[in-house]
Amino acid sequence: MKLTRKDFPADFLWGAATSSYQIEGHAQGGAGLTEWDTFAATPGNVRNGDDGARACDHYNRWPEDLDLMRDANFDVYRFSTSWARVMPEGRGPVNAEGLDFYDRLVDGMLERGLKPAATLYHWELPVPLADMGGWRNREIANWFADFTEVMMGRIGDRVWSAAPINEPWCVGWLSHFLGVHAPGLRDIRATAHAMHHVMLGHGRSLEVMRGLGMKNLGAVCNFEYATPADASPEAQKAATLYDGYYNRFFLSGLFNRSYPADVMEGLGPHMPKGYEKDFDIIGKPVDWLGLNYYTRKIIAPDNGPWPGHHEVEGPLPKTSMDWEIFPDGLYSFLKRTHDGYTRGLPLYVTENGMANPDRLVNGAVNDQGRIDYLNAHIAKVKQAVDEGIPVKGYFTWSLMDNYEWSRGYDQRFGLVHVDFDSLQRTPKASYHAMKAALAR
Ligand code: IFM
Repeated sequence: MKLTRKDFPADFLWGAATSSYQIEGHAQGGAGLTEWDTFAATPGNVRNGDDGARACDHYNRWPEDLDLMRDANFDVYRFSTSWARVMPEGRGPVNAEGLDFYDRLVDGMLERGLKPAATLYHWELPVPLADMGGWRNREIANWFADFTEVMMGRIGDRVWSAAPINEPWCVGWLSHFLGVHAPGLRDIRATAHAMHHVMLGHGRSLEVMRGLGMKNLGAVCNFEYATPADASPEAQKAATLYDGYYNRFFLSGLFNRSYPADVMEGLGPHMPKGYEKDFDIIGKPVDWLGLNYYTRKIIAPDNGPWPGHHEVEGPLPKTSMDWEIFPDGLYSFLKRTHDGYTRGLPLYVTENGMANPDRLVNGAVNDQGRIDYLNAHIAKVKQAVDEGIPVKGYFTWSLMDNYEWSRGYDQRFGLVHVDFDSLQRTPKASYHAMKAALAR
């Protein structure tokens, strides 16, 4: 790696991230069905119809995976807890085996000197809740608060940090407007409701965790840079609106207690009645903000219904997800977020990384492309730190190859290669490079 631990302040934290459904093996341990199980079982939604039933079998192999974290000299492990594993019906009865699993996992991190950074929800919506409308139903904020109480009642005394929901844009827009993620809807009213209820759920969960006396609570949003397709005012307006519903909607809800006017031009008529009264809950102070960043999009206007634009292919080198590699976007979001919204609050890059066409050859994976990607993005983090922006840590997505949602097991994001037949883990060149860079 071009930069090492020594190039950053002594208290800067390094980590890697995963999520429960993507690695655990959800068919085990008494977990309930999630909406991803039924979404994947429906032809055309997920490549090969892949699901998370076995995934990386982290449910059994977690000691080996935590050893990999420790041996790479990471400080923090960002993991998530599955709602459906702990409360298979989403409400009511608790699966003791599920709670025990996360209890052991957190103790396993502490025994290895890793700080546990928990995310409560990374998309394992229990199907009984999906049947009741999922994120379209306002009641979900209270159901999620109850899950928070159960989950954090058990591990909240030992986690280093906690955030309620990973990437609200994915829960709201990607899943209800674009239909790419479960439940696969393409409906503006469903979107407006889900976008708001996910924010309300965040706020209610935060209230519960504060009530439990927990500290170091944050929010984790994903950000995508929007570049206009040409110099016309129409293209500029289109890119600004894309930025609005992708990035500003959530920042503004959390830190300004309102939603952006340009986004409300489209979503406003479809919002839940009286949504404005919820901002006191949504805007409860957080201790930090996590930014997940991967790419940018080129946006061109069209004459279709609101938002009246579409993506066009960009000229930059791409990852195997076909995502352009645009490190400047990461710096730009750190600066914009700090200057315009968080104003001094600690920031973390809670996800950054790339899918690469990795191949295991003679027991090794030479993923130089990933090393280059990480180098370029970590340099942008350093630029922000050097300018006094309070970025306090950086997490690679992901520790290991895993279930990449509608792309199934086809896309490899890990520092560690996983053979999805034998489940053998093999650290890639990027893992060895990070380990060397993070030596203490
Ligand atoms: O795999 C996902 C993760 O679940 C959320 N953030 C983006 C990653 C890569 O697509």
